[in-house]
Amino acid sequence: MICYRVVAAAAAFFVSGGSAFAASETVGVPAGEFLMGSEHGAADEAPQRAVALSAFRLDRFEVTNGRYRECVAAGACTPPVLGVSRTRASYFAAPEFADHPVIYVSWPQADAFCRSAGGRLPTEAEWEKAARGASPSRSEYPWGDTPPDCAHANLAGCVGDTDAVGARPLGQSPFAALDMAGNVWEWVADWYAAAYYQTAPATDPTGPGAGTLKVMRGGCWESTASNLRVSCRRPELPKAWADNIGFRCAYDAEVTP
Ligand SMILES: [Ca+2]
Repeated sequence: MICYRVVAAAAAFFVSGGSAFAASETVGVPAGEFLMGSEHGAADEAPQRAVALSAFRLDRFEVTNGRYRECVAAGACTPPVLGVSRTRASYFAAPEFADHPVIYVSWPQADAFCRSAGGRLPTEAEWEKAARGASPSRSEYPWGDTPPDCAHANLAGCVGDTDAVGARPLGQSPFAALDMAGNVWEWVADWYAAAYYQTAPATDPTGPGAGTLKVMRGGCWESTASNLRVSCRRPELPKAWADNIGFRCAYDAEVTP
């Protein structure tokens, strides 16, 4: 039995137990409104609307192979479906890629990891607020409206595979989360519904109550710019896995602005 006690403080985040798969670094997102969605994207991103969220913390980085390996070793997680990456015959178990994002994990595997780490997958709204920033930001990308390049994000034409998490500090979000655009797609908690924004609650939305597809966010190392926009939503079967899908975790916490 693995059990963590999460204690939040004004400027720090502590997880007891000392496991490497507990959050090593998180960012705080204070309670308040942000502008979710876009009027300039796909139909499922509209309407753009004000959404109020409770405070939470989020992993600053995508979950790494190193963190996920600790969870497998502890018996709390199952290994990724494959141990390779697009260009690397040995990836998940290779020491040189310990700080790269874990891939080939399904939604249930991501969900299990986050629960074992004392957290949960972020909601779509939490993920987007952490990427875009609080109201009145309408930024297209975590760093602003400048189109992505390899200095800000690992997208198509950069590495051709995953890169170490946090390798592009220029791309950090207003809340200092890294790789919210590119590197790997990130599973979030919500079921997908294309028309959800038209009827979703304006406070702490958690997605439709049921569905067949989960949502991924942020684009990946082989995405073009459009998929890296903070409002872009990509539905996928929860059992899916791929060499460009990973995740990060959120944590209930008090956050002082
Ligand atoms: Ca990412």
